[in-house]
Amino acid sequence: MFKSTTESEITNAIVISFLEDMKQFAKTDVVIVGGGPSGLMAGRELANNGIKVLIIERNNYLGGGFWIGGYLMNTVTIRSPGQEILDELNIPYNEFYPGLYTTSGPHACSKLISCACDAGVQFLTMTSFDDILFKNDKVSGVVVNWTPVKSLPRHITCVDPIALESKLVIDATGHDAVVIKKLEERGVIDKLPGYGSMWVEQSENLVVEKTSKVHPGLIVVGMAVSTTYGLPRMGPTFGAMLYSGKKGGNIGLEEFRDRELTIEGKTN
Ligand code: 48F
Repeated sequence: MFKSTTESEITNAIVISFLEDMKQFAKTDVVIVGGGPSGLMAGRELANNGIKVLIIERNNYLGGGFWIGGYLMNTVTIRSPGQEILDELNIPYNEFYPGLYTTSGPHACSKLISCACDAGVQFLTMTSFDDILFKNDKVSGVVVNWTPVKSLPRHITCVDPIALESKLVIDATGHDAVVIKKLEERGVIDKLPGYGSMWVEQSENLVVEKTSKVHPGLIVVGMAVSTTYGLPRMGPTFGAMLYSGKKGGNIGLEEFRDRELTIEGKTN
């Protein structure tokens, strides 16, 4: 028999626990916008090193494009040396051609999400990035709203967003690069070139190479790198997403070391 309870106790458990989490989210070390493969990898890397990380994701589910390999087929491909990260995450795979590996999208994606959770990454789902906090020429957080707010009828107006402060923001929003576009809109950076046509061979190396800090307080990872630097789009292969996320996480860690940023820490 299940323990006896009332409906109100269940409601209290949801509301009070969520609000306690929300209080923690108001000020974090790193906010990552986008819970796809690059964002999850970056978050895992940072959280494994004691950094307080929040991933905001507009969908009700995490994983971005990592569930599907391409064309609605859920076999995912990874090129060498990406299998080393699959080993690290304990994801099984097959070698289809020498150096070209296949894995199950559901298995790979759920394991990556689980590894990010185990590392201590926190999540706000159904939450859409709306704007940046920008102070003293530095990105210092994000402005967010519930995702459904955008779908409200026009006569329901003024559902103001809220702000979440952080020492670093990572744009992991894929091709849309929505965080970096806010800097472009305000003339802080030059017009973004957007991503080029598909060329796997070039794209994977370049995306990892160009994963970087684009402005004080802002790092770009994953396919947002392609949009930011005008790189070829990648096509349905994922090794570079995992490596780019890992590299972005490490650039974040260096920021905490070099600038001696105080780490809020996961338990604050
Ligand atoms: O698109 P996505 O998987 O980006 P990624 O990590 O990986 C790209 C690959 O999936 C694939 C590819 C390479 O093989 O070309 O496309 O670079 O994940 C981006 C996540 O960001 C979320 C979106 O729902 C997805 O889960 N996202 C996008 N815009 C917003 C957002 C927003 N405004 N607010 C919150 N989340």
